[in-house]
Amino acid sequence: MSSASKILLPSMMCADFGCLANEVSSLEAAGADGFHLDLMDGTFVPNYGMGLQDIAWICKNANIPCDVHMMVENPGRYVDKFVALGARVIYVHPEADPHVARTLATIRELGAKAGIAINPGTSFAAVEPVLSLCDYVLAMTVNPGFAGQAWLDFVNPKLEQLVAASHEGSNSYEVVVDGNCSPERIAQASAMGVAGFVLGTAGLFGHGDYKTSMDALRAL
Ligand code: S6P
Ligand code: MG
Repeated sequence: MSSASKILLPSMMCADFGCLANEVSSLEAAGADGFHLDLMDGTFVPNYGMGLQDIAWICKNANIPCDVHMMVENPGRYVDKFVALGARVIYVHPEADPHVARTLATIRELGAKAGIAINPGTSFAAVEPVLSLCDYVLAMTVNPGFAGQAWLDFVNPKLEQLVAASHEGSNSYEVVVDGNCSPERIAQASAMGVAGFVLGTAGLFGHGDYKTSMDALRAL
């Protein structure tokens, strides 16, 4: 994987909501490939965010694609809302959905790209049967729910398994990592063949000029 092909996705729960329009335009000008929008229900994960109105506003005003990471119980009930807002990728957690194969098929039928987001403690074997239904796999390297956590090293072998299987047989998906994507971790995961990186506090927000940071990350 060449460094130029990295998919860099700012996580907008880390943005400054006091000047959201500026944040959106600055991140676009800095070369972001898309916006990562986190939805949390206070049940599947012990936190709330982002508001439906916030997600709708960003989807409406962004000039680059928006991906929605649904950290909610039974996400299949709501995927149509986010497709209607124009989301490019909808990620659902198999741990939260007893019928994840059906939900993934529904996302594709509605015209969006289907993704699964996998908790650190969920094994490759547990998701292998549904990988052929995915366009993207979001591997969590932290327990979902909060920014600013430490990368869990025990996930690394699973990243390698997911990359190895990404274009095997009927599989055709890209692997994206979410959680503590620091420059060091991006370099490490990129070398493994991970394609995409969700950028939060470890690699982008709070580190000065967005373009300088993103250029440096892309060049790793
Ligand atoms: C919460 C969410 C993530 C975070 C992102 C923060 O778990 O799914 O997308 O916003 O991981 O990144 P960082 O660099 O603060 O860990
Ligand atoms: Mg996320």
